Amino acid sequence: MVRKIIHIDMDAFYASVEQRDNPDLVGKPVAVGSPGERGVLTTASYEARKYGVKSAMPSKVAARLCPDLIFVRPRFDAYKEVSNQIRNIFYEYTDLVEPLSLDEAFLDVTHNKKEIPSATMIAREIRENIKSQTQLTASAGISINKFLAKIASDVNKPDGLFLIPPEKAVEFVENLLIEKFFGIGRVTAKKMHEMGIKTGLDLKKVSETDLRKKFGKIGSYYFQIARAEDHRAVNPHRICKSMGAENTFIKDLVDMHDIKIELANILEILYGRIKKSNTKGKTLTIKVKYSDFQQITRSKTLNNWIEDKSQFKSIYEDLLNHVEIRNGIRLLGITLSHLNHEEVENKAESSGSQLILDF
Ligand code: TTP
Ligand code: MG
Repeated sequence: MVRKIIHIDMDAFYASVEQRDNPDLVGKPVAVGSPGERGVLTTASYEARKYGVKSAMPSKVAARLCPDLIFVRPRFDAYKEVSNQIRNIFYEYTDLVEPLSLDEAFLDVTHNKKEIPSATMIAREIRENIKSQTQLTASAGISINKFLAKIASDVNKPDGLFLIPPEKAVEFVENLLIEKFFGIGRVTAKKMHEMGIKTGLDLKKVSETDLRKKFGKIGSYYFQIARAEDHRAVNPHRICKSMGAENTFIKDLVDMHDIKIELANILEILYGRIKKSNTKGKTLTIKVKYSDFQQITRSKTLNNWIEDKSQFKSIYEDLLNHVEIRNGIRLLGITLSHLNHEEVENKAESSGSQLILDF
């Protein structure tokens, strides 16, 4: 069955919200993150990206690349609010919305509430509505499956739209560089380069058996995407068994005071996600990875839902009593599990097929 899938992704999301809310930042290189010794950027404005500044970069490196860089602390509440606004726009068109993060989502508009025959038209309307309701820009990708739509939204970023129509899909993937494939990470891309695979066309020449031999089960996924195929449905009820957040530090943590500060930051991020998705859980786990990469976890399970922030805090502080600091900690994480979500089958797969489509 042929689907019409749209992928929407906000442009320089956190940084754009900051520029919108503070006119002094407009047109300037802005990084969202703390400027401190251990700080890491969440993202950077397009003005800053010209200097090579980007997401996940240590703040120190960013400041060196772009001396005029303005650091702004993240305001997750503001981002969550925009995230809700854009989601409500999506729901005007379809209930088949699968958010991947605060700023991006897949939409299946094959059958849409407004009965608009063209997916491109819908993407255009969504971008306009986002702009008028939030004063922010989003980019859109439109195609026949999630894999292609995700890649398409990046093609004309920022503030752009790109369509990969069904008849162009195979050719588009053949010419696509392996490192641009959605679902192929940096490590796998490197392995593929070593095997002489540079483009989709190269990947297509490798048999499924060989791909599975080399990469395991996921080899079959690579085999399919090389042929522009991706049968995964847009899943509005992603089943998640746990929800977590973690952070790796540039400098290992050696004292309890710093550990508590970092755990509070991680909780802030996790708590936002939990509230937004109406998640509750009964088990809280902290993960500690030491500088020698050894990892431990400590968990506590309650008989009732762990709900407010102070409860989270008192549980992880209690768990910390069972953690040795040793020679330094490079990563901390908090996970909530035993969640209230029930498994929901995605029925989208079974809807009837329709072969002639307007894109
Ligand atoms: P992205 O959509 O990956 O990036 P972006 O919106 O900033 O930029 P663009 O899409 O135009 O390339 O991520 C969305 C937000 O998620 C981003 O604004 C900040 C946050 N984020 C992190 O906190 N850490 C990260 O490593 C990344 C990649 C994003
Ligand atoms: Mg984005």
